[in-house]
Amino acid sequence: MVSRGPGARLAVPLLPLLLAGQCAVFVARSVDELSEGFVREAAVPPAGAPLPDVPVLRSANGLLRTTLRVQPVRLVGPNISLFTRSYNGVVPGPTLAVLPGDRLSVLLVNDLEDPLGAAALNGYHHPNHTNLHLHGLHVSPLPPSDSVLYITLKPKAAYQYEYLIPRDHSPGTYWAHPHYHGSGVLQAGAGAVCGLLVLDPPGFLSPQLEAISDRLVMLQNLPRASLEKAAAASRDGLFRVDRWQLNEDLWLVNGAFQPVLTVRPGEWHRLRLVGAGVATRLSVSFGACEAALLAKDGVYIADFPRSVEQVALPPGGRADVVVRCPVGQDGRSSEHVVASTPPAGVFRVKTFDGPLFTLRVKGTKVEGLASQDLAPWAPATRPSYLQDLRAVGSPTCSCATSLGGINSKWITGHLFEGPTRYMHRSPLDAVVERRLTGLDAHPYHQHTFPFQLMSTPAGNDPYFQVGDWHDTYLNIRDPSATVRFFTADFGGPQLVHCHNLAHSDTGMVAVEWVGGSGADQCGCDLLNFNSSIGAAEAGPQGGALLGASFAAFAGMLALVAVAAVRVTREWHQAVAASGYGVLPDGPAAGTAAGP
Ligand SMILES: *[C@@H]1O[C@H](CO)[C@@H](O)[C@H](O)[C@H]1NC(C)=O
Ligand SMILES: [Cu+2]
Repeated sequence: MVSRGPGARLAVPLLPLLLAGQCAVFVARSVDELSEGFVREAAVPPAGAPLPDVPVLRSANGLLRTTLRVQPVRLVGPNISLFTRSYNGVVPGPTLAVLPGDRLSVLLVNDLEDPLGAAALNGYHHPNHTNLHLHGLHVSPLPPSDSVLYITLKPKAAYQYEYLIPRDHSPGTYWAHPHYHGSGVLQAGAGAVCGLLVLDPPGFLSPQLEAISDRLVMLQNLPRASLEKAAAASRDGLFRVDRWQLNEDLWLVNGAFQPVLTVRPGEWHRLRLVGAGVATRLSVSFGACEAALLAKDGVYIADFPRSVEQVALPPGGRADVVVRCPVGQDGRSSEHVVASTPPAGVFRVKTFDGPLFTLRVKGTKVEGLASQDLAPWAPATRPSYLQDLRAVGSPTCSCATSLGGINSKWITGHLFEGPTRYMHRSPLDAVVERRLTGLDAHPYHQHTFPFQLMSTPAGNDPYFQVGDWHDTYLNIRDPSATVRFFTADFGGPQLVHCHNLAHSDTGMVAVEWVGGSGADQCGCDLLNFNSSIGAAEAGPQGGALLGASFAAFAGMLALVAVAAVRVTREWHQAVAASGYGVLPDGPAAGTAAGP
């Protein structure tokens, strides 16, 4: 280090020498920046700073092509300093925005390094393995799309993801995050997330909703103790807290600590809330502001504007809320704290207690549609995967799925047993029912297909109504729910899991199979037929199920192989073009079966 003290006493003739010395220091540092160990720094704005606008990458002419790099970052704020994982060195990562019918092309690059850390099936492990999940999107679960079971990027690997967003996809608020089984807490739970919007096509919303401006609000929770526990268990060499002058419950809002969103008097504002936490839920209230629910988990509700006092946001869940705040006594500015408040009573899941951000009302009054009382609106049509299933007399398949039990991380009595061990199976284009229990303790998340509530849950919370759709569901006041979904468009393995990332990393994951047609493709609790797999004595029902499952699975593996070969070639080109030199081991660059 060049010290300032002696430099100040140097005589003028020596100045050039000193400057040369400083130049040498800068050169050395910039070489260091290019080397492997360099970690970008991202500033966490202090309390009271404006709510950051997360940069948006928007599709053009039907295509969004972009790169996400899983990178170390050093988060530095007035009261914290820590090393963690991110997308592109920023927390949260850039927002991806597409329209229904678009193609989304994401080159995912894993910039993390060896060593691999601990190995385990249902413990924290491989903190530098990664992949990508588009949370809530109805897209193919097969490579090169939303396959979290068959795409794994080791350190220095890259993978070209291709997603075709269905033309009738529900516009709404989604998000994307890594989904490698075992590194969820240290990646998605510690910074590496990004917003994902399916934008409303022109003319889709009512003129009033079109006139209302909207903001993405990413609510990220970095629970220090859980992160340090996951880091120790996986022998992680990256996550490290240098300074932590806060309680355990750090919540970042678009990467800032208790920021301020300024709105104008009289104006309605659409907040797209994303619960990107690890395990803690939120009961979000909006002070003296009026709040109307518009959508949950990327699906517009049928009875907008539904007045809600609190938004029950589980980790993984989203809520689009339209708010209007009163002006102050002086007729001008006022402030309203958006906070999470635990409800009175004893519940099985922790709810954050504290402020999240502030709505500041300031400026000139807004007139016109964006300030008038809200007019009811619902989408004119719904896609096939979101047709109302309440009137269907009896579903094609119905299975019970329990969350928890003697082992609190069981799903129907099992921990995750690997990608080819199926819990239930169902045919394509069928109405499938699940009788869920344990929902007061575990946020239940389904990939590929959102599900519909068949009755209004106990607890009188207007946030939950019969007919509502969710992809992540937690209700502290009612442990059970009967839900239905329609297996439209996409067969293959379907993941269901607890979205408490600490639970899913340690085994609370199950795979279902969707394929074939007709009621004889239904099957429940297949994990209990362990001993009969492939055995001749398997009962006619079990044998047929498993035979069909293996046939379909072989078909899918062929697809995987084709995708891997094709992607490998593209990958080599992309990597060569980016000057990226280190090849991952194994022939299927970026792909590897299983966790
Ligand atoms: C993961 O990558 C980071 C740097 O990117 C490195 O510091 C760490 O040692 C690697 N391995 C583990 C197990 O954390
Ligand atoms: Cu759980």
